[in-house]
Amino acid sequence: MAPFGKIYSYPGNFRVQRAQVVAAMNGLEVEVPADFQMEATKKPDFLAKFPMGKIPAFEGADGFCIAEGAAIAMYLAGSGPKAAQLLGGPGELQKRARITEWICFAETELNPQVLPAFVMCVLKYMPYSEAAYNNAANNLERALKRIDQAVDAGAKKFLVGDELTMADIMVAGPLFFGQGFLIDEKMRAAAPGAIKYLDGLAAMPEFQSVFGEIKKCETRVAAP
Ligand SMILES: N[C@@H](CCC(=O)N[C@@H](CS)C(=O)NCC(=O)O)C(=O)O
Repeated sequence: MAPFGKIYSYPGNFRVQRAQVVAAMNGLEVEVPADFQMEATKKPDFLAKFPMGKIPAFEGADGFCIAEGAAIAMYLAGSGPKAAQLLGGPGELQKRARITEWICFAETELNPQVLPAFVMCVLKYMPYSEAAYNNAANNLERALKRIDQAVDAGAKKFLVGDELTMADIMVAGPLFFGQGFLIDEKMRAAAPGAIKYLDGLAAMPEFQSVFGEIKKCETRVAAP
């Protein structure tokens, strides 16, 4: 298989793992260089390709460069034989719109709710704010209930139609990650259908090969 490109990131980044699930489904060889250092994001050669100086950042074997986790995953989704399954076919406007709705939901209703607790209480990069922590946790509970409803309390295996799409892959990333430190037993019990849906995804070979066993915390991470 000829290499399709590289994604620059630190290891274990759920934004990259989502892209790796998509790449594998489309038979694309995408390398994540193990020796990448975050300092590289501030160097002129990186900034020339990725002006925000952030990761994940994709560099194609053909020279095409693109940043933003969602854009990278969607580019990979459109670049192989599973494009219509993952994104909806060209004539399936409503399916495409529904998948886009869930991609936006993942990026705006899930990522920003999962990350504050991690940054403040696990990495301790940012000063702790009880208000910010509680606000994010409450919004995440609300978003989980929305997923619970969308999968008919666990009766449905996928968010859109009867097969795996980008909707599931984008939503699963932050929620697999968040279960390790924020989505605790209490939060899981309030949205059992959403958790059954996520457990079903986690058991699929497409996710297993990239995410492995999903860590689940009993109680959410405490203030530092
Ligand atoms: N909107 C971007 C956010 C990416 C992002 O915040 N990346 C962080 C690491 S998780 C980063 O590169 N931070 C370095 C910096 O802020 O300089 C995406 O979804 O890909």
